[in-house]
Amino acid sequence: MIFEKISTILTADELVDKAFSRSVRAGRGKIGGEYTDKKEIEESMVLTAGNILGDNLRNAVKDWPNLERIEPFYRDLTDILVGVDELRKRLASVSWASEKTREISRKYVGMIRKSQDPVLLRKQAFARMASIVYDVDKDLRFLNDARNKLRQLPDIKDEPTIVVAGYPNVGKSSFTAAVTGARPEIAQYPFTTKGIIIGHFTRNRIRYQVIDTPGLLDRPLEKRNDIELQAIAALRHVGHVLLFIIDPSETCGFTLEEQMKLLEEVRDTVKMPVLTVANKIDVEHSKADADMEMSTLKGEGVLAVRDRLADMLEEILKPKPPEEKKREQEEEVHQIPPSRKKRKVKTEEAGEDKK
Ligand SMILES: Nc1nc2c(ncn2[C@@H]2O[C@H](COP(=O)(O)OP(=O)(O)OP(=O)(O)O)[C@@H](O)[C@H]2O)c(=O)[nH]1
Ligand SMILES: [Mg+2]
Repeated sequence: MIFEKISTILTADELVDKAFSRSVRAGRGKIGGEYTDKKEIEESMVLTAGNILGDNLRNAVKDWPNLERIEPFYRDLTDILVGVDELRKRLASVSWASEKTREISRKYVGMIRKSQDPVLLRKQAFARMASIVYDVDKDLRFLNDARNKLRQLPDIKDEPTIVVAGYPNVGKSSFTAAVTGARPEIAQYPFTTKGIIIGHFTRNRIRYQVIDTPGLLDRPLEKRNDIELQAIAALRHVGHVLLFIIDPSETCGFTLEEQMKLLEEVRDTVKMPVLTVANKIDVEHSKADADMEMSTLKGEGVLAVRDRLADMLEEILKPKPPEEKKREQEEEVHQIPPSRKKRKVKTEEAGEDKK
């Protein structure tokens, strides 16, 4: 994962402690040498402190991926979780501090050589370098927090991928848990899932990736919370088919009408085909206009849904003959704006035992 390589970022206190204790050690190493004079000791102390600070500050910046080049999905998530512009500013501050501490150390080494009072100059150099590091303490803390958040993002692989979406509390995580090895938290309140969760299943030796997303409410983008926005990022940038789960029993706490409105918006947002499935059919429910039905609680219809999704993926990802590919590309060029035709999926009775 792109954020995994970033090591812990030290605070200003920790950095200053580290640099100055190393510099004392370096100074001690010089004492007693045949030709050492006082200046040499002070010079080596300043040089060591400058190197340690400069290197550590530079490392806090250089492990980050290039924010201009990361995939749109991770870029959106970075923006939602920490803010891309803010992150860029903080990285620039720390980068500046790295240059500055080195510059101070080089300048003072030169001055010590010509000076009568090398100890005083060394103390001045330390004070100036420390002050630069304390100036960027808030940036270092920001970067470390950002690193801790972003490291937890799941690693999305280039595999046949199903995205699961719908209103909060409809059973998205229950479905993901039922068909994959993932164990997302399942609970009877909305927004139990607060980030993207990944699970996998294998059928006919093909591995499928299932992305469980946080619940979405039917409301304009600018009103959505950060939890919902992560689901939107997944809908926009990843996946080959979308499983939209509806709860016609309305025990999720939201009406069927609200859920169907969201479905229409989602259909307009995503480029992938959508399979709509009514869940919780073990509970009394009204009739829903969905492609399939299931109860993740009782395990009814779940495998049939899984197999239908895998069939859809097989069909979508099947290599196409070159003539067909060419025709599709030509059609796309003539379709401006892209057609928003409702993609209805034909339902068929798939056997439960089909693997
Ligand atoms: N009766 C019944 N309850 C179900 C069924 N599927 C899920 N539930 C219950 O519905 C509640 C929500 O399930 P989750 O799987 O957490 O729903 P979710 O869509 O992931 O919810 P968020 O993460 O909050 O968006 C839990 O209390 C589940 O036990 C079902 O088929 N029948
Ligand atoms: Mg969930």
